[in-house]
Amino acid sequence: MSYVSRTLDELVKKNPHEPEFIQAATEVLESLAPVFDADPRYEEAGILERLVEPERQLMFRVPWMDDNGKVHVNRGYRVEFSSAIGPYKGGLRLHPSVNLGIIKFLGFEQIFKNSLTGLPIGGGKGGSDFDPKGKSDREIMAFCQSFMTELYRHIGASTDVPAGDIGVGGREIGYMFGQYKRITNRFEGVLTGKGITFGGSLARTEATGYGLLYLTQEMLRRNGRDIRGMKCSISGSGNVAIYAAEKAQALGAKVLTMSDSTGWIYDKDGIDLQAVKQIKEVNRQRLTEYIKYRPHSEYHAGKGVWNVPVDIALPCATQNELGAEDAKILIKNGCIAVAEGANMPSTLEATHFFLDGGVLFAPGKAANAGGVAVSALEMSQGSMRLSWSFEEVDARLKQIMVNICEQISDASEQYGFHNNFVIGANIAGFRKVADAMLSEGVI
Ligand code: NDP
Ligand code: 2IT
Repeated sequence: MSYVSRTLDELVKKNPHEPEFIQAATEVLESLAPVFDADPRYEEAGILERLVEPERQLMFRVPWMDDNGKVHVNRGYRVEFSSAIGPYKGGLRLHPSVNLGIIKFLGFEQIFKNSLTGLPIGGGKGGSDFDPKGKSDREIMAFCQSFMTELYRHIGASTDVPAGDIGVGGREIGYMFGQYKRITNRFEGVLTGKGITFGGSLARTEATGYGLLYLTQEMLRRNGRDIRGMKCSISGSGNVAIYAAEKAQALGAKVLTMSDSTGWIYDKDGIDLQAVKQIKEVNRQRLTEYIKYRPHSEYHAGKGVWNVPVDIALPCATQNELGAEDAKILIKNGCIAVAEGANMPSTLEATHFFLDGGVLFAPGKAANAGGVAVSALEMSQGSMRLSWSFEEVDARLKQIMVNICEQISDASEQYGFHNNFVIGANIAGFRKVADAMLSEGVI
């Protein structure tokens, strides 16, 4: 039995109730087989067994009181997965679906994503099963303060630096930062995605969505195509989706769809992003409101964005939102490129359909790395106690995404695969981490 198969078997035995973690690990490990065949040192040093076991997993109680004086208890998580190449770095997710397996899959992906950015950041992820929907500002603050009252003892500007993810944006990072500072009496870059008046970086809000489009544009360019004039479907209407749509439009593409967890909108003239920003960022409402701004548009309850014929599909909502049937329909309708703004939005089956169908497919760990890359730039600016202009951060982001595109393309070709960016991203992300682990000894 091969090294990869043995490690995967063991992983499934040890983590039977973590399907998302098993899915993420399967995709990465299967890609890495040619690397182990070519270099026995990785197996001799037990690199894989060590890589799939988080360095540290924290679970804790988060008690808070709602506006009616009722006490609630949520479960908090921080998985410090790998510090091989830098301090643990990765977001915090607040969503009722959060459990240890979800946080582990996200933390595992983060290791390779962070490596691909070329910046010195390790992999981690955290969050809670707290549901922010329908909560007042005061309830959100109470939760964030309670969450940080435990988390603060585990994190630090050179140890572990959390940021946003689903359900965590500028408001939540602000409350958490305030509580960290109050408890520790230290003003330091312990979180990224901070407001620009207290240590945040310009362009962090836009970074994941903009980065996704920079990578998509480069991937198309390298294959002789131009994004201008292309039709595009986007799922989600949160931070990643909104700024993906903004940059897609700026590059001359037409965005036809967006969605939230209850339904989706179709606007044949192109999504009105000002309306979506007003609904989602300002009013915190559902997408059902969109039709009031654009009466000719369509709202559909449930799922359906992948049925719309487009050239480019950008899943930007959540894991496993795009299945085999969706992939088949997209391919049948002539879709030529898929780039994942979300983490693991395509199922393993859907991914195989895209690769076999000749679709240019950029996996999340490469395509959405712009967010964490600008987080790392926020850390640099924080350490230097200065701030760069929007244009400077944006230019660095673009360069990082172009570099990622080159790395994943080169690694794919090096192992004899043409345009297989799944294999390319996994191998390129892995090599740097594994080589650091070889140098650092058995730890
Ligand atoms: P937000 O909370 O801002 O937005 C999430 C969006 O996805 C909302 O439209 C939400 O709808 C929808 N959504 C969430 N869960 C589900 C679900 N179970 N089913 C259907 N729709 C759902 O999060 P982000 O935009 O920050 O994150 C989106 C994705 O991008 C995630 O996979 C995240 O891990 C990934 N990502 C985020 C980065 C960042 O910098 N923020 C960086 C890299 C990746 P509703 O409002 O109805 O819940
Ligand atoms: O999935 C991700 O890369 C993020 N949610 C962003 C992490 C970060 O540290 O900025």
